[in-house]
Amino acid sequence: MCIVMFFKELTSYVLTKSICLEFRALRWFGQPTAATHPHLLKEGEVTLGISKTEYKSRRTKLFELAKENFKNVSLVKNHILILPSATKLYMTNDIPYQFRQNSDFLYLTGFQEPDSLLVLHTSPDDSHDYHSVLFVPKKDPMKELWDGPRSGVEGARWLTGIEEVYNSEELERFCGDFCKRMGHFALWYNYMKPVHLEFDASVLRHFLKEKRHQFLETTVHLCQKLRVIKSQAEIELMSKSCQVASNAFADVMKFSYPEVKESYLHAKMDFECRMRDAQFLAYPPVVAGGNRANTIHYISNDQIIYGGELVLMDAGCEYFGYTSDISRTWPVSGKFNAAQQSLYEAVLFVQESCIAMCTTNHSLDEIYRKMLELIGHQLKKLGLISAKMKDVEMLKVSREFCPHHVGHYLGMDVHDTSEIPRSIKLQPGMVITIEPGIYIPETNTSVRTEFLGMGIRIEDNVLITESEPVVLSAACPKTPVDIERVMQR
Ligand SMILES: [Mn+2]
Repeated sequence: MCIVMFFKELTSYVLTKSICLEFRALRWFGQPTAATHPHLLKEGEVTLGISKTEYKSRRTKLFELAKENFKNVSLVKNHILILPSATKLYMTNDIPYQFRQNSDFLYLTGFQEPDSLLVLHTSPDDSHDYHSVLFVPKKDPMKELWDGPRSGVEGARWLTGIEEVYNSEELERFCGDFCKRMGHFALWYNYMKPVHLEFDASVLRHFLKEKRHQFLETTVHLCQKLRVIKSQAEIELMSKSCQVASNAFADVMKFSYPEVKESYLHAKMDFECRMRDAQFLAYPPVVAGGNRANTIHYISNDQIIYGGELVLMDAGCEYFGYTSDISRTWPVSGKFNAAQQSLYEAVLFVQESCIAMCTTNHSLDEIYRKMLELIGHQLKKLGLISAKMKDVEMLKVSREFCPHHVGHYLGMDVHDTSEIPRSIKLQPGMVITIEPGIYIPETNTSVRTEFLGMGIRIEDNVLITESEPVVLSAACPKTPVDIERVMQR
């Protein structure tokens, strides 16, 4: 190597090194990266466990799906898909809520800053190909002084692997240019329920009025169709999220004692999930002692749970974008009484029978119908309803004892992909909840008094495979024996 080349190489090495160091020193990004958070992310990952390649393949699939779903192929060849990020929300003047990225936007980019936007459009040179364009908040030292670093155009390009990145302010110009350049096109945008109100009002409404778009479609179904089937990387994150919440549940059980406050169990759950690297609880947890378990969405969590009472906790965490959603019911004193145990075992029998049905032969709606039937038989067995009751009447009564569905799809959102009907057969890669319950409020005058004021729900998170269902929340104590064992101190 000649001496000039050697010095060139050396300078370039030193430069690269110093840029890397600068990245670290300046905390250059608006989210964790392999460079700034090596304890969290590996090289090549945009978010934990998910690579640039996977994000790119999601965008490609979405674009292909849009074309496949488009009926007027003969009239229009060009497509543009617009997917905004979430914006920051404030609880009061200057005080933000914890920011949570829009799930569709996150699914397609991995980019975690607010006020961003993804565009996918047909390539001007090749109508079979497509371009990704990302808009991100521009670097702004004054704003960053208060809110922390932004990735900016350069940072976002490096982070996501999307080549074409602009400041969000350039969205309007881009839309104008696009109209001039592309002729007629189909526009895909969630215009019914805009994700980002400001982009919607300032730019996208005008774009919608633009005469050149001939067809307006929504992106919601397309994204959900992809999101409902989890990739291998997503299955690993879902497992981890369920594991974290399951182990945290066991710790909350161990921690319970007569006269514990519901708020303490709530705090303990939050603490144990965060101690296992979850970012936050996936939803306000239900921590309901005694009769309060009969309020399905009880979240006040401000009462005392007395010895001899059951507590129903419905809680889960969000682990790097993926949620868990588990329910357990246990005696706060650590020991079931006879009535509690018999009702608990009835729900457990129903729940395990429903889990066994989590195969590609059934839909969630079919499992729900089976659940009502099974609950009815258990109610008869317990003497809660007449053994002679006819089936039609029994199913109606079952719906009174369990007013909710057997489960829902689970993923980046807790009630994930809610546009996907529960009537379709389960498919490998889906994750669902199975959560039957029996609720007997104090006001119920038709049953024996020892059951009054009990509400029991048992909920697990289940991965659908080609063969047997996999219970991702299996580490969470469930049988009376297991529960009583973990609670022995
Ligand atoms: Mn649930």
